[in-house]
Amino acid sequence: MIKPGNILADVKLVSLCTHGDSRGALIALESERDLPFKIQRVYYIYGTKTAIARGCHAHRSLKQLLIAVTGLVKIRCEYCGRKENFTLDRPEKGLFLEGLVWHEMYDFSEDCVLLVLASDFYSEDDYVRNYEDFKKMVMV
Ligand code: T46
Repeated sequence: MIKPGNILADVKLVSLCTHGDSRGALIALESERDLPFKIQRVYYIYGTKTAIARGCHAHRSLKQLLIAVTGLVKIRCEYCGRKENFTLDRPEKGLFLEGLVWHEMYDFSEDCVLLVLASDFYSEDDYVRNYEDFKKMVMV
């Protein structure tokens, strides 16, 4: 069921705190402390073909933090009438997505592992996979 005018959305590039010493680096992310949500699910995307775009949907209420733990990926976002492109190319860089953000991941490097921490269990009902439906939903 599409609710017109439902435009709750937020997108932020965040710097993750790194514990580095002569041995290398470590990043720790604690649920509800380092992230503004309780982590209910973790998944990762890897082995994506360079010419392929993934995502191409929005979420109704999910909050997610995306981190390219190795390699590089670009992410095109559309939300609240804005369009922005981001590059995740370092493990200490994260992209926080909340709510109705149309997002497409593209230009994956061969070695890219995109780690995602999510605020809820997997539910197909939370996806808006049709772009025209998304446009109707964000229209005020
Ligand atoms: C997102 C971007 C960043 C599951 O069974 N459980 C899961 O937790 C997920 C995420 C997916 N799946 C199944 C559903 C599909 O049959 O795995 C298959 C591939 O999922 P999808 O085509 O949605 O993958 P992407 O890369 O297009 O999008 C994913 C997430 O689904 C999505 O929430 O925001 O990464």
